[in-house]
Amino acid sequence: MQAILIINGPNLNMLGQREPEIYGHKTLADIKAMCEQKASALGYEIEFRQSNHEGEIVDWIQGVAMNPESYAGLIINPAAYTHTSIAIHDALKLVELPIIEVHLTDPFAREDFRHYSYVTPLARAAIKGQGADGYTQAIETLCNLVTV
Ligand code: CA2
Repeated sequence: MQAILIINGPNLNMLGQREPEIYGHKTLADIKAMCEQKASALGYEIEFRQSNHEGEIVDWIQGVAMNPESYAGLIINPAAYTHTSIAIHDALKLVELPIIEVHLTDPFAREDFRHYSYVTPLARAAIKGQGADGYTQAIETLCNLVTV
């Protein structure tokens, strides 16, 4: 069975514990459980990861790039690195599988410094502002892309 790698960037480990008015009440463990249920219904496994470290995220992305036979694709919420990381952009360029970008909030509706994404040019779709449901929508979007 192929896997979908879901990568979460810095501070997302704090979900449900701080700023629920912005990011909602669900924890990252709740979102992982939602993703496992959705992926399993569609016939995929998930690997669900979070890191506060840019280089670790780059290593994980390279792992997908180097083992494309093991993965259906990559879903990423790079959090603040969305708006800053050329290293993550360059790593994503190595991935030949579909990439879906997901954000809990809509960065375009927030501060100016969140308006540019280094990931969007490399993503087949970007799902924003749907809260935790955006992750399950990202899995559906990815599965639709790989089964057409
Ligand atoms: O809306 C999103 O998913 C973001 O990727 C979240 C990032 C933000 O920098 C992006 O602009 C949009 C921030 C994640 C911080 O997560 C927290 C969770 C709970 C409490 C505090 C921060």
